[in-house]
Amino acid sequence: MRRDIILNNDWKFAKNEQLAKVYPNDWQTVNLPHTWNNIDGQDGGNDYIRGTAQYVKSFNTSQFDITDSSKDIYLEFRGASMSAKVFVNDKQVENHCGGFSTFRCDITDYIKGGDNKIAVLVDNSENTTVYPQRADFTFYGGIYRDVYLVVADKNHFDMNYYGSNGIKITPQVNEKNAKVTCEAWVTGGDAVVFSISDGEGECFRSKAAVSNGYAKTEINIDNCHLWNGIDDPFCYDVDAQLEFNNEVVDCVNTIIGFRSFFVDPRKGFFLNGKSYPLRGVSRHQDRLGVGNAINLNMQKEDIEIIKEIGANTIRLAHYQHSQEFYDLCDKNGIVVWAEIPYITNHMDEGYDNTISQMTELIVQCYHHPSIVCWGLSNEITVGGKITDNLLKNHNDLNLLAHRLDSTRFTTMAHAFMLDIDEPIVRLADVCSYNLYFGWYLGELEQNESFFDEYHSKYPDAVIGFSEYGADANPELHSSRPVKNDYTEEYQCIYHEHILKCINDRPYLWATHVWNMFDFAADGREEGGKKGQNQKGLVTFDRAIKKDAFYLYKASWNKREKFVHLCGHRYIDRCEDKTPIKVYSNMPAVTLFVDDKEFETKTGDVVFDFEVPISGIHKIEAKAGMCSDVITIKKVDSPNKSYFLEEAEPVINWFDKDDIKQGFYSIKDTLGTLKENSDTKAIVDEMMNKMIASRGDVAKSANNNAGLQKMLDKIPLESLIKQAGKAVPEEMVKQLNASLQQISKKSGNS
Ligand code: GCB
Repeated sequence: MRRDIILNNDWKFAKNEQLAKVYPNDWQTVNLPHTWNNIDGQDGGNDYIRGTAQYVKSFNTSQFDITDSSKDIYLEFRGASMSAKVFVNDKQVENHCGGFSTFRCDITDYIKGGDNKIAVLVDNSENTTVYPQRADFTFYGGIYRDVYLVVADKNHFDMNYYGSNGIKITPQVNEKNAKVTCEAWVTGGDAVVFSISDGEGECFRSKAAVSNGYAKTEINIDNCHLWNGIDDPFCYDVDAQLEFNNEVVDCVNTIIGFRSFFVDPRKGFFLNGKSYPLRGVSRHQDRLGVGNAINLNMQKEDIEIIKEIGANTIRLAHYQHSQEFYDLCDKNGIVVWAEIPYITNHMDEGYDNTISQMTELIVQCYHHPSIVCWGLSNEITVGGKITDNLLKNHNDLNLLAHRLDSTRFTTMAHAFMLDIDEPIVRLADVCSYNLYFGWYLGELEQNESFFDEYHSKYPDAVIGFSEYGADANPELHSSRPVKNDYTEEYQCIYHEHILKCINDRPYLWATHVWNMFDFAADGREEGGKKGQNQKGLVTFDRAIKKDAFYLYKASWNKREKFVHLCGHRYIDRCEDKTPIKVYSNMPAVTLFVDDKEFETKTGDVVFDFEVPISGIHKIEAKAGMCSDVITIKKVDSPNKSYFLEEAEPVINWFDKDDIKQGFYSIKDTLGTLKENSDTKAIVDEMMNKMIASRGDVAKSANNNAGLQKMLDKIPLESLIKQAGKAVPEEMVKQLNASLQQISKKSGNS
């Protein structure tokens, strides 16, 4: 029988750039999981090292009792980022490209009795062949998941096919009846016995003869217990035993689930024949100080937080996550979007890598009932034009996914500036857009108009919302939050708006908040932090659930009644009457100020109050048996630690009343202003000045037809605010004055 020997301890480690300075016995001793970028990849600045490093493990065969030469020996890596060359006793046995999947190497012929040395050269340096190369997250280097030595009988399940376990179990579910096709690929052996058990005493078995290294059988299970999302994530255990001369020589197992699903372009996602709107979050795997070298307890903590918010789906972005995490999703009934890191920038030389990463993702994750789709790429048109190579790459990935798995659909996450009429938008079975209107660009309402336009133009095409979010640093606060101020309060306003947008559009097949957790993007330096993307609803260390977390919890979590007072960290306030926000999944909330009943409000999820303040106050919100308390304080001048030094003052050049009706103004959209030749001339002149001062970014925006179409829908005022100091206040006033001279009735002069 097979033995899996964990090989995580006592590796010698050195970065290659240090090797010349370090004698072999000076090498650092590390235990796996390990990454060398857990600090420099998370702190901004220029110290983040993408390069090569070596890991060396010495052992004696007697340590593991593997002196028996009748065995086959494999090394199994569950994740080495981003490429790894493996040497056994100085002979290269593997060159694996792709940092997120399992791979094995057959080392039977390289290992000898007595002392052995495994050396792994791990590489996360820049190149043009292995994805990801350009993206908004840190590409940690290291052997950051477990390593095993697998000692198997000469007769065993295949271990050489893209890290799979050699079996393929395909359930087809018709109402409550399942037909399960069981296949195995083997070396040696003469029969495979498949058993499917429900863990409650019922077990279904079938034996298949091996012919040419392949065995196949079918098991029918009537009236099966369905895997039914978060309400009832019931899984079955599958055991496959390889026999030789009636003796069991190898065994592998997996869990499976019986469910059916489909997506309707008008009604969204259906699970087991019933409407099941997918509403949830995305997750990056890394953590503060730890990087991607996370352990199982951390993964369990993540899933508990995701369960607490009440999400029923996770987009596991932007790469293959660990098998343990998909298992946790299976067992907790969370529907998963799985994807490969084909992201931002298509590389002509990266074709083979996309094919191998997709193959590994599908064969390694095939059995997870949680997974419903394979993501081909993310915002892949951002880096350049839609070339023939890019299209071929996507068509081939799409075909590959369907060939390897006929039970799931494919998807893509598009960038907002990809024109909805481009054919690539509908290349995968279902599509999704990442939109950040109301954060990076444009106004919140554009999210609604974008989807409404798409849905009315393409009513038979499925559309989803694969990313949306706003950064928030929990130290920053404001009673008058505005876009890009990084306050917790703006994050709340943003998400309240989007939640409503989503709730009003049941046709969106899935929606995923970007992101459940803050994560490292070493190139970033903004919002009062270096090296982090702060769009998480929870901080990078998982210690703080930001206020917006509770908005979703109130909307999605039906099991745990609660009330949450926003502003636990927002104490000092200048205004005489301060806004107090409460999130709750109960129908009525009563606010108490200094233990005196202040006001009761009925409503749904969001309860807004305004409270006069004069000193230090205890504010308490009560709903049913639940309560929450904050302390706030009236102060004379703003607490400077609540806003960014470099923050732009809140810009409000004109009130509505200052604008002469019936005449053009900066409140009109760029598109409207371009329709009249006089206003177009004025706007063009301003745009040219902006391009001159903003350089490449503005130029590329100007050359991008999709982006132009998008910009045309944005009020000029909002675009100017986006440009920041590039357009001085005097210029804005002049511009508006010129536009206000031109009557909307004047026609196209
Ligand atoms: C995106 C990307 C994601 C980024 C996110 C952001 O569209 O897909 O990787 O992290 O935007 O926060 O800018």
